[in-house]
Parts: sequence; structure tokens; C-alpha cells
Amino acid sequence: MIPPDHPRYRSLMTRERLAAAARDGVLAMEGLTAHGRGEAFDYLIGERTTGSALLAERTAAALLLSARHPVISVNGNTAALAAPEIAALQKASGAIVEVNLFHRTEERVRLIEELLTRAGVEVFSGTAERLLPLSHDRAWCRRDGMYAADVILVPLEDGDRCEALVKMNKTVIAIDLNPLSRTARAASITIVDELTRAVPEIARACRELDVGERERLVSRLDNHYLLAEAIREITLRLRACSG
Ligand code: PTJ
Repeated sequence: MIPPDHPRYRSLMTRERLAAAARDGVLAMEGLTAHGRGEAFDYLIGERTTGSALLAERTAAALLLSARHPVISVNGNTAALAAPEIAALQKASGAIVEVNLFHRTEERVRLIEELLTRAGVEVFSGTAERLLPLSHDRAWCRRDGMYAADVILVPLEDGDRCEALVKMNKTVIAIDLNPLSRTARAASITIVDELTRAVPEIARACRELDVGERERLVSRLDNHYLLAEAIREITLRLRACSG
């Protein structure tokens, strides 16, 4: 029992939620350690959406809205943490939502698709094929879904697939609290923010941006700048805490 007045209530409840999702088979056990790494980086950015993250979120919205075939890729952590937020983003952006897993079993795909559907997501399912140039199971996707995407949002990604998607000339939007990760470096744009803060901000921007603002954001996209700013904001915070 976690008392609501505990200073880390939200964080502890999130852990409980993920532990339950792991017991239910939605979350891979490895997803718990991935979350722990994310928590550590969230401390470093001050558990808030930084200025550079907000710019990245608005640019991500502009990319999704300008896309011919936008896709949101969902894994176990994303489904366990943010299924209703993904439903709202799908509504605001018009993107396809497809499940893609690193620790893939047919049973996990089914459980995650069911969880998303219950949250109001229109899931793009059907027969998956081994289409991406990867030796692990993230290679499995749908020909008319992820494989055909021009813009793809990949929350909590592993670097391999991110690199492969960029090589396939797709615009890859990563959400990753670690600005030093291979994913963060390989993506076309990286949002260094916590998933449950980032997804609603992208959805909000999708509802707000006019065409002129979209074009301006896309034309100024610079991932090196965004990552450098994220690292600078962490450095400033560390300096303030140590001072
Ligand atoms: O469900 P599956 O089988 O597809 O597996 C999903 C995981 C997350 C286990 C898999 O993709 C994986 O191993 O990912 P990595 O390589 O550990 O990368 C996850 C990244 O996401 C790390 O850099 C974390 O810092 C970051 N991260 C973790 N939690 C969050 C996060 N970023 C944003 N928000 C979070 N809540």
C-alpha cells in the first residue's frame, strides 16, 4: 500500500503499474530495467519538460501532421504507461498505431493489442512479416503499416531498429530520456522527455499548429541542437544542485 502523501507517490505508483503489467505479460521483464534507466535520466532533467523537449514535441507534431503515412510504434512499456495518451495522439494526428516488440511473442502482441483497443486505440493489426533488415524480432511488421511509413514515432526504442528505419529513408521521431543513447543519436529527431509527458504535448501541438507554423518547425529541425540543449540543461541542473 503506497500512501498518497508519499513524496514519491506518482513514481511509486508508476512502478506498481509496470510491475502489474509485467505480471500480466504485457511488459517484458527487461522493460522494468529500461524504466529504471529512464527514471535516472528523468531525475537529471528535473522530472519536467524542458524548453528543448517542448520544441522537439512541437516539431514531432508538425512532422506527423505533414506525413503521407504516419505510424506510431508501440512496445510493452509504451502500452503499459500510456495507452489512453496514445489513443488521444492517434485521434489528433491521424497516425496508424502498430505494435512492434523486441521481446516478441504472439501472445504479447495479442495482449498489447487488446490493452490498446480497450483504451480507445484503433490498432493496425493483421499478418506481420519479417520485413525490416534486422536479425532480431523487431524485424516483424506489417507491409501496409510500419514498412510503408514515411514518418514513424518510436517511443523507448532500441538503437538497432532506429538506425535501420533511418537507412530506409524514414523520418524517425524517438522519445528517449537518455540523450546519449544510440537511439537518440540515430533518430531524425529525439524528444528527451518522459513518455507520459511527451505524448500529450505532441497531441496538444497536433491540435494547435497551423500550416505556417508546421512548415517553419519542420524546416528548422536540428537534432544535434536538440540533443546538445538537453545535455546543457542536465549540466545546468547538476551545477545548480552541486552549488
Ligand atoms: O516491449 P518490448 O519487448 O519491445 O521491449 C521494450 C524495451 C523498452 C524493453 C526495449 O525496447 C529496450 O530494451 O529498450 P532499451 O534499449 O532499454 O531503451 C529504452 C530507452 O528508453 C532507454 O534509453 C531509457 O532511458 C528510455 N526510457 C525508459 N523509460 C522511459 C524512457 N524514455 C522516456 N520515457 C520513459 N518512461
